[in-house]
Amino acid sequence: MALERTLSIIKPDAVAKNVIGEIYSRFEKAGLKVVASKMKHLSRKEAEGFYAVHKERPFFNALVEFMISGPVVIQALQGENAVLAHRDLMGATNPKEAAPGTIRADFADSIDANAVHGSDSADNAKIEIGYFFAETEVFPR
Ligand code: IDP
Repeated sequence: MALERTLSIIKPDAVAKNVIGEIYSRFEKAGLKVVASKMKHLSRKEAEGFYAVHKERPFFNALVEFMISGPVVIQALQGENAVLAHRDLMGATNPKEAAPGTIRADFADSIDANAVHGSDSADNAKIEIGYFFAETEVFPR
């Protein structure tokens, strides 16, 4: 078991559905601690930079438009195997394939508007946390 951090984003659709607290509660019940948190309306440049790895994909423009369609809530989560633990809570990228009881099964409408983002590896988590948070904004405990 490794103590890890992961970067999590509650996307505009889930913020609009007023389920921020419900999602935070799932993190806490799973043993993940919120060690950094902010609400933000991303600029186009920030969203494009964050998803730069997908810039050649056909869904890139739609993804960026969606991510800037409203405010998001961004958090760093810390816990044992946090990357995988958080991805288990999120469920599959396509909510139609997400296991019952996962965040995407419960709150996402489509693969485009799929409620949450989570880092896919500990290395990417470090990069993604650094993208949104200064070291002084992260509070390990
Ligand atoms: P993840 O968010 O489950 O890690 P990724 O493959 O990293 O999934 O894709 C990033 C985001 O891009 C997804 O959460 C989803 O919103 C969007 N996306 C991925 N694949 C598709 C697709 O085939 N069509 C439309 N949007 C997609």
